[in-house]
Amino acid sequence: MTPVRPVLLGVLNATPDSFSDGGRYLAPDAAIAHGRRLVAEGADLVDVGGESTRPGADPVPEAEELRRAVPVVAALAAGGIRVSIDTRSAAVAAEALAAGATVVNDVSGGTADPRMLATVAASTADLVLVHSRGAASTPPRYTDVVAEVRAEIEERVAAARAAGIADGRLVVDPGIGFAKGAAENWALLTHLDALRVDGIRLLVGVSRKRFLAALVPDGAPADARDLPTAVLSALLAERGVWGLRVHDVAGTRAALDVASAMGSR
Ligand code: PMM
Repeated sequence: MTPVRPVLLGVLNATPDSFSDGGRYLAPDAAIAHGRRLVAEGADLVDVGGESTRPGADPVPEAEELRRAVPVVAALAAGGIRVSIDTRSAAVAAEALAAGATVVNDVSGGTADPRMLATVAASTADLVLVHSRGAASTPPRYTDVVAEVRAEIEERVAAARAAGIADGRLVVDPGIGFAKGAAENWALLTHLDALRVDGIRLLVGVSRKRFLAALVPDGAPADARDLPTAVLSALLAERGVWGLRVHDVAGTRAALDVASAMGSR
């Protein structure tokens, strides 16, 4: 069996209000130190975000998102760390790329900002297209969640291709928790193979998400979801995902090492 070694994106939310780590890394020095720690723990990329995407979060003016994210991107990239920018704004993406980011991670799949696809196309960066359906706080109904998400992912891939972004620069992500409840999330994870687009990498973000709350004691803090996240990460690695976006890099790295040791005998 091939050893299991997905790429790990360490989450760095430079925001006051992200669900599990809001406010901890708002100051640039704290954010930069945490980014370096994530890499020391085994992250391959640090995913820097200056806008919380949790349901009900306040929208952030572009200038504020730039102020939060760009200095952190610049400092990490200058230290040789691979950085992705988690943004729905083309202007923020452009500034972050100029500051050294090499991946744009757009949780709207390029739908929130009409300039996003052209901005990425004009660069050499990779683009993560995350599936969503707009307002994350009101999960819409699906009759066949796997088929519908698959079709909507294909639509976003077609738009990116039409904008001039080659398949080798694209990554797709089912958007766990984005306009989806627990049942939809589990269905998508169970049928991940059906979401694959030939020749395009697959990234999944389950870390600390609300659907994992049912697996830990009532009222447990968000980081109590790190162990379920690590176990799920190992299972997803066995299904051949290209990458995983996680908060607790050390725990998930350990889980992946176990999966890899099993798979390589
Ligand atoms: N989830 C969040 C933010 N960015 N990016 C990708 N590619 N996939 C995700 O699932 C994803 C993301 C929300 O999680 P957070 O508020 O805990 O960072």
